[in-house]
Amino acid sequence: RLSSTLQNGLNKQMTQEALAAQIYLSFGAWASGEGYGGIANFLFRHANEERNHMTKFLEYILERGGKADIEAIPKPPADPTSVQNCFEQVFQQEINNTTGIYKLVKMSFDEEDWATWNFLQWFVREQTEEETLALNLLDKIKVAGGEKATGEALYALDRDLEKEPDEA
Ligand code: OFO
Repeated sequence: RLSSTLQNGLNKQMTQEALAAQIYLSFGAWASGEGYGGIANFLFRHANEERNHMTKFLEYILERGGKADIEAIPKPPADPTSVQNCFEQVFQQEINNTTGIYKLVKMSFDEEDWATWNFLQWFVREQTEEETLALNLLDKIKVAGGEKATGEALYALDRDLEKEPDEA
């Protein structure tokens, strides 16, 4: 059975994933409003991924006989100020998420709860992928001129992101 500390931690992370989904949703709406349909599409698809992560936590807590607490989701931050700023915030958000996951990994290790430790390994891999993806996008934006990226360069990025393959 889950310890109350782990149950608490897993519940917190479940809300974090819901917050991540809200952030992607909110940034997607911003990108769409700015005319970046491809970027918006990418962010919306990612919002769904985060929601799936939330569900994974929910299912795991229930599977282990724990109590799932569905809490209020904090409000996402203000709209990004540019495409570069958008992906900087996305990257920072993923880093914060990784920190949360690593804390849980350590907790489960210390408690010798190997089922939870094993469950979390999927997220450890996922976070590495997501951070790499966000960093690669930031690199592309920088190559395109960063804050001074031309309309043409942003148009190309927007078109690329429309086709970015989906993950789990
Ligand atoms: Fe972006 O990741 Fe969930 O965990």
